[in-house]
Amino acid sequence: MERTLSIIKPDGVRKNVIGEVIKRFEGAGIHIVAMKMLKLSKEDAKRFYAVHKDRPFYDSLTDFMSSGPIVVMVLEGNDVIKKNRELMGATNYKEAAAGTIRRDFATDIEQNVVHGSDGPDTAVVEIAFFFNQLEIYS
Ligand code: IDP
Repeated sequence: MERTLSIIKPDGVRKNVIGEVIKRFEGAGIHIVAMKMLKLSKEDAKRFYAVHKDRPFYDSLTDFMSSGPIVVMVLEGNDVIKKNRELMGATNYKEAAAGTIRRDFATDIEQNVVHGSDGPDTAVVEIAFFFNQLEIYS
């Protein structure tokens, strides 16, 4: 059993597709074991995306991620890190496979609806960024 962090980004909340995204997770046999809605400050967003601090889009990305409420979730299931990445689709929605969340709902390479941890070590760090042990219901 594996866990990963999923975020419905501010554009996903604005596009009113929270339920649609969750439906895809549940339809794939993934369990949501923690969930909340919150708004990141610019500083929070910069800490969360610190790995991208030298990329040209860092300032714009952290402005976007702090521009409105997000929904953060811990997903649990077999091979859930990879499964979630498959459901999300490629970073650039134009390259994302048909039927993926980004292909269906993203309109921009930056405003691409969802975030998902990219590996087991990242998942541990990202889950701890948002949730404590008492907030996760396995
Ligand atoms: P991922 O979200 O598919 O794992 P990453 O390369 O980790 O992709 O990038 C993190 C986020 O930064 C992306 O989801 C997207 O919002 C944004 N991003 C990535 N590449 C670009 C770019 O070239 N221009 C603008 N934003 C980008």
